[in-house]
This record gives sequence, structure tokens and C-alpha cells, in this order.
Amino acid sequence: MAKKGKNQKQKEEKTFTTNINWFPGHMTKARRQMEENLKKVDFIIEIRDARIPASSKNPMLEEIIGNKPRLIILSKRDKADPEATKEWTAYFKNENEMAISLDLIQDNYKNKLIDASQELCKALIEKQKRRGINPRALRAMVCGIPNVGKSTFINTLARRKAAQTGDRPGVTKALQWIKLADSLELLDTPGVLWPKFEEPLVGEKLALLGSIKDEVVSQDDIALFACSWLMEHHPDALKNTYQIEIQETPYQTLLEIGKKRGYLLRGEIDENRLMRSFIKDIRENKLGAITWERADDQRTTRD
Ligand SMILES: Nc1nc2c(ncn2[C@@H]2O[C@H](COP(=O)(O)OP(=O)(O)OP(=O)(O)O)[C@@H](O)[C@H]2O)c(=O)[nH]1
Ligand SMILES: [Mg+2]
Repeated sequence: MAKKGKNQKQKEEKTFTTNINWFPGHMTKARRQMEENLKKVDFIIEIRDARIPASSKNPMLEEIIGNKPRLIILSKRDKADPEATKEWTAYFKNENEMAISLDLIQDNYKNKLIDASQELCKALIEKQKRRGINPRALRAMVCGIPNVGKSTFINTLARRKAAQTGDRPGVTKALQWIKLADSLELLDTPGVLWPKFEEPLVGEKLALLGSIKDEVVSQDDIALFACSWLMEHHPDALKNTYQIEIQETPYQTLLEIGKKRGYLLRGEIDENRLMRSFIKDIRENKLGAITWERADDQRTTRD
């Protein structure tokens, strides 16, 4: 339904930030179960979204995993800006982290993963050999925030639908072991967030790309955030995708998109439809392959 008057003025003048929180009970439970299962695994596979490699890092995870070896996988490589992904992999290498970027659906990565796991667990394998034991299958816990592709990763490797997947956050609700045919056993875990986003921008990006349940976030705020960010960083993507001119404010720019697309309701722009379809377009890469944060900025903020 089109919202007018006071509400419209708020959208017009919206300056970010939007405070978002989503920490349902199953995540507290999952965190506890992950801690309990930690001693059973040899290493951690942390999946992050290649479009937001910094915001999709769960700071709580560092506390949970302690000093277990870790492999970082940047998922949805096919949706991210290839140049930015290159910079991110170089960044992780520089930080002495093992990181690989993957299209979890299309890429063939079983051997790559086995090599990486052998490398990460070199010390353990050596120890077993010294004791005359045949090295057993390595065990890894697959962790990450909701909707980054943990279950998809496991299914592609297992070549079957061993774990349930879906394009919404919170699909996996419980821990589940999946044995791969050969040298690896993987533990699927539910996506876990943390109780408070210190940086509101992190919450906005997570909501935009689908790691926070849409029902708990104002879709207007997320669309306005995205439009404002794109006006600053990728105005051409907006212009070319929608054949519009950039307006003074994100709200006006969005209304231009609404007009162009003919999202009308009783002669007015149907803002509800406009905001939701704009978010959908971004998630479906209609505006191109965009990465929402750069490795270089990470360096400057940390220095
Ligand atoms: N384009 C693309 N889509 C992917 C990729 N990996 C996963 N997806 C899609 O992302 C959505 C989420 O995948 P899931 O495997 O269910 O994610 P999850 O991390 O297990 O999510 P939760 O269980 O909710 O925490 C699904 O629609 C997948 O098809 C990828 O590399 N590229
Ligand atoms: Mg899952």
C-alpha cells in the first residue's frame, strides 16, 4: 500500500542508520552445540559471502573456534565483482588465512577442498603416521552466518541432497554430520548471527543480501540504504539498469525507478512493491555483480 504524508517525508530525509537485530533462540542453541562439538572436529570451514566478506564474518565465531585451523570460503563468487574477490583473497593470504572463493553450485571443488584440508591438518596427519596409524577421515565443522551456502556446499560435495537448503535465512535448524565418500566428514550447522551489530551498516548489508529474515527488517529502510550506497558507489548501475537519471535523494531516485517500471497503485507509486522489487533485483544481480565492501577499506580501518 502506498504510504504518504509524514512517512514520505521521513523517507525523503532518511539518513542512515537503521538498527537491526535478529538473534532467535535456535541460534543460542546452535552456538552451544557448536561449542560442544568442537572437540570432535579437526578444523573449521567458515563460509562467508564474497559480496560482503567483512560483514559476513561472525565475530562470535572467533571465540567459539579458539585455535582450531580454519579454512575461509568466500561463497557466491558468481555474484560478486571478480576484481574485488581477487583483492579479498590476496588480503586473506596476507593475513595468513587460507581462503578460497567458490561458486558453491557450479564449481567443482572436491579435490581443492581435500588438498586444503590435508594442508591445514598437516601436523595431525604427521602425528598419526609417526604412531603407525593410518590417517583417519578428517572432520570439519561448517560454520557461518545464515544463507551463505553452508548446506549447498555440503550437498555439492556429497553429490546428493543430504542437507536442506533454501534462499532464506534459518533453513538449517540442527547440527547434522554428513560423510563424504573418502577422506572427509562434515558437520552442517545452522547459520548463527550475534546479539548486536556494533556497526549498523553491517546489519543493513546482511539484511539486503538475505542473511536476516525479511520479516524483522523494514524493507523501505533496506531499499533506501541500498539506493543511497549505489548512488555513491555505482550510479551507472542504477542509470543503466533502470534507464533513469539519478535524483537528489535516494527516495526520489527510487520513485523514478517506480515510475519507469510502472509500479502504480490507484494512480500513485506502489512503494511497497517498489522497495521489495528493488531489493530482489539486487539479490538477483540485475544491477550487475557488485561487492559491497573492499579489502582496501578493511586495511585502512584496521591500521
Ligand atoms: N549463486 C549462488 N547461489 C548460492 C551459492 N551458494 C548457495 N547459494 C544459494 O544460496 C541459498 C542459501 O543456501 P543454503 O545452502 O541453504 O545456505 P545456508 O548457509 O545453509 O543457510 P542456513 O541454513 O539458513 O544458515 C540457496 O538458495 C542456494 O542455492 C553460490 O555459490 N552461488
Ligand atoms: Mg543450511
